[in-house]
Formats: sequence, structure tokens, C-alpha cells
Amino acid sequence: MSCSYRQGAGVRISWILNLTTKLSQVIFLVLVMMCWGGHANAASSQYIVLEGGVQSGGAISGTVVFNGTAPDPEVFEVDTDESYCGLKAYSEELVVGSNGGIKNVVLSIENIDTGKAWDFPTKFIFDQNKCKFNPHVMIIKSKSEGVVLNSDDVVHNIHTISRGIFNINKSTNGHSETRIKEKKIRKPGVIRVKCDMHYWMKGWWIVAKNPYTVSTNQDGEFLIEDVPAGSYNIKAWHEKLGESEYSVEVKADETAQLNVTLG
Ligand SMILES: [Cu+2]
Repeated sequence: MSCSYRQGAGVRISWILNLTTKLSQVIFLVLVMMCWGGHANAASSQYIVLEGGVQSGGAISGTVVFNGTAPDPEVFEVDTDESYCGLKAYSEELVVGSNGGIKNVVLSIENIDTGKAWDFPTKFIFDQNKCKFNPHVMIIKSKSEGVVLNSDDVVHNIHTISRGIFNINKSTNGHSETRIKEKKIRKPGVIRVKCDMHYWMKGWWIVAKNPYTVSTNQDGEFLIEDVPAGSYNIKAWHEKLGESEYSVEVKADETAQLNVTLG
């Protein structure tokens, strides 16, 4: 009896070992498939520049306007470096022109993988000037290098907040340059920028997925050029008014109109 008991236990152990091996094989296969899928997705989301440029490209132009009467810009009481920065600071969060056009709305084509060459500056410049960030909204390419200037007589701070794109928190002396090295800005997305010395100083870096990313001027106008003919989803992003998407059909050598109302 004791012998058959031992045999039964042996069979059970060997069955369990067999099952464990099979389970390990299944888990390994699932992991390989997940890694492969992730790699394929990463590769397919890369933007590719068309050799020889875009032939017979079209364009998308339009205006982004505020719905209704725009509120007056928020006014901040300056509580630090008043003798240099002044007693009041005006929010640049929502800037609406006399025609109702909204400044600093970022428009981008979401579903484009190939097209024109990047026409962004090779080196971006972000200036701390008169206790403001200039530009308030800056569009850049990932992996690009740049400089944060402090053009003022007072000490500022550059503090970026993002989800794994680029985070820095560094004070900048008056009349100094802080270099941002190539490859530090890891991937497309939104980076919020603030100065911890002066609470009203706020800005944004938009890291573009492709060169079809522009912002509106002070009249709310924008133009996206050299677009291959096709159907596109256009995303409009504004720091206060949020995100919205629109469909546009671009025909060869023609300019499609896209007028957007936000607010
Ligand atoms: Cu500051």
C-alpha cells in the first residue's frame, strides 16, 4: 500500500511539473507577443519624411474664434520683484482679439504618417522676458535642442511638468542661458511650464508628432501647408478650452477651410 501511495504521489508531482512547464511556455509566448505588438505600434507611429517632398500638396486654413463675448484677462497682483516686474501681471491663458479670434490654439493633423520635411527651427529659444515666458505656447520637435534664456535682471526658475516627456526644475540667474541638450525631450506630448519664483509665469511646450502642427496668431488664424491630398482628423488644443477634433478633406493644390468655434 505504501508503495502504491508513493507511486500515486510521483504521478501527481510529475503532472504538476508538466503543467507548470506548459504554463511557463504559454506565459512566455504571451509576453513575446505583447513585446512584439508594442514594438510594431511604436514603429508605425513614427513620422516618415517623403523623399522629394510632397507633390501637388494642398493646405488647410481657417480661424479659431471664441463663442460669445470673451472675458477680460485675469489680472494677477505681483508679490515678488515688484520693482522689476511691475505691480500687475496679465494672464495669457485666453487671448481673444477684437475680431473674436483666439491666439495660441494649436492645430495638428492627427492621422498622417508620411509627408513634408520638418520645417521647425533646429534650435528652439524660450525666453524669460519681463517676467513672462516668450513664447507663451511653443511648438517644438522631440529630441531637438534648445536654450532657455533669462533676459531679465531678476532670478527666475524653469519648472516643467509632463508625463515622462521632459522634466526640469532649475533656477536661472538674470541674463543667463540654460541649454537643453539634444534628445532630452523624449517624445511628443504636452509640457506645462512654470516659474516657482513668480506664480503668474506660465507657459506650454507642445512637442509635435509631425510637422503638420501650427498655432493660431493673434487674430486666431492658422495655415497648415504641403498636405498630401486625403481625409484628415484635425485636433485643436487650447490650454483653457481643451481639445476638440474635426474632419477635413484636402484636395491636391487646393486650400481646405476649417473654421472652429471654441468656448
Ligand atoms: Cu520668474
